[in-house]
Amino acid sequence: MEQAVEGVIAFIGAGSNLGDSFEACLEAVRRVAALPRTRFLRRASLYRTEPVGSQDQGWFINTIIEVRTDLGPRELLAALQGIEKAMGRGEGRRWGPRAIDLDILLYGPQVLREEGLTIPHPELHRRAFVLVPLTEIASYAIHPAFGVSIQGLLGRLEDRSVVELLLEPQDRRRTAPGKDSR
Ligand code: A4P
Ligand code: MG
Repeated sequence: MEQAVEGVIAFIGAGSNLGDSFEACLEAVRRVAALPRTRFLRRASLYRTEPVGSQDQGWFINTIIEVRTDLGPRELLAALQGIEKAMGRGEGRRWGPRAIDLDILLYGPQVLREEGLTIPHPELHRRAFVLVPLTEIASYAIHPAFGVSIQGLLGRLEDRSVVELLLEPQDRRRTAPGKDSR
């Protein structure tokens, strides 16, 4: 039976640039959708994205998942870290390669700046690989700390890194391991 979820609408960023990143993102979507006290609403398309931060690593596959959840922000973070661990995310270097990275981007209207948890995600407004897929599914959403819509943030964005929409499932072949990942 489908559980009744009151909760808050949260947006979760998923990114991978190790292994079969296309499949890892889809698997992360499935696992997030199966979290307790959480209902999956939708996800953005998959995007192939140029690495931001450390350039000496492969391109990423990124997407964003929208859920309605009764999990508190700390509970949601712990659940996402559990998924990262189960999917083989090791202790890589910061902003370095990873099999799956799950970040809480927005959690309803909440602004949180705590040890180990900042919401909205502190880099959200600076990153094309976040704002492009977020605009696809929630251009109207308001960044609660800035009072500006996602569409508005995209318009102000200085990040010129490449964010390329992938067609599914055709592009899965292009992004499979062993193929040219550029
Ligand atoms: N943390 C604080 N706030 C949050 C939040 N809102 N959501 C803390 C999730 N975690 C949050 O994260 C380190 C700590 O951040 C966690 O312990 C948590 O308590 P991590 O995921 O272990 O480490 P990380 O991902 O290496 O560092 P960080 O700072 O989270 O990096 P980002 O922001 O995740 O960036 N380029 C492209 N094209 N696509 C990408 O997906 N990703 C990154 C990683 C860099 N470049 C990229 C991409
Ligand atoms: Mg992270």
